[in-house]
Amino acid sequence: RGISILGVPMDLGADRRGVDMGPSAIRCAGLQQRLEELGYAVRDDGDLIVRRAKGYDSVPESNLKYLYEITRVTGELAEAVAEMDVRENSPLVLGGDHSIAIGTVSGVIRRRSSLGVIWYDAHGDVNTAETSPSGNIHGMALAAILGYGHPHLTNIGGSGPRVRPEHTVIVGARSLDPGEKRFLKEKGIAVYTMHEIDRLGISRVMEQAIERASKGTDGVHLSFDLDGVDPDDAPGVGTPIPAGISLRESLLVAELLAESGVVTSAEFVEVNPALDERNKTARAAVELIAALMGETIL
Ligand code: DIR
Ligand code: MN
Ligand code: MN
Ligand code: MN
Repeated sequence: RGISILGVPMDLGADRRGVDMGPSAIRCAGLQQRLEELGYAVRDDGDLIVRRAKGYDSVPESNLKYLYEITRVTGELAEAVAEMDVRENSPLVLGGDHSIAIGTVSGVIRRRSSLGVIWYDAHGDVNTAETSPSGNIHGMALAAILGYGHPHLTNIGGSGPRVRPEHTVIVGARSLDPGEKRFLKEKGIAVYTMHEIDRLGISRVMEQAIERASKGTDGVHLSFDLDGVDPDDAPGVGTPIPAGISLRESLLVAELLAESGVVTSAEFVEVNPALDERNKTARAAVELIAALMGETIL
């Protein structure tokens, strides 16, 4: 099976400049060559076009910043990802801010009856316009995938929830807004916060996460927010939260996922080169992607 890479230089969902350069930074860190060395046929489809004209479609009273352009781009992304599936290529999407996950997942579910999602993130991304403290749509992406939020976002490329709560797992959470805590408890979503990771160890956490996301589904999507990694190892992100998962543990996450063979699509988001140190975060992303695709040390 081949890999199709698609970049989405989106920064509107985070309302902060620089994360639009993420796809370029990850390519710069040598992604394609690394995957080819693993024996994959890699096809780089380039980047989608994002009109990053700040303010032109903001509806101030809605608490949904840049709703219309984000809706348009995620819709296009869903089509592109669905097309990769037809070509039998595993989709690998490079962000951009995390709002793009709505498009990736909506494309991936097109040809599946049921999808599990592993959401690796310091945040929950389960706000809606009603609960969001920022109005930033990247903090609402997982809610939209689960079917909650503005109809523009919940109906990208189809209608209805994309993923069921019992097939959704969050790993690495350490910054949840009050409304998100309520939502996660109410829906019964498995959340492995830093507390569980420290108590159980990342290896047992991933065993349970993989079990939950893959049982009764015909594929698992990995949505990897680089801010889930500790800021010491991944400083180039818009909202760094201390005391996170080390790069070393994160590589084990990727390796355990590779071993399990359940992952059918992935995205790596929120790399912001303007805030980074010599492309360290993009280089971490490439290490993680290589491990996810089966690279081993020996
Ligand atoms: C916060 C931050 N929960 C919000 N979210 C971030 O704006 O909804 N997600 N940074 O990655
Ligand atoms: Mn996120
Ligand atoms: Mn995050
Ligand atoms: Mn490695």
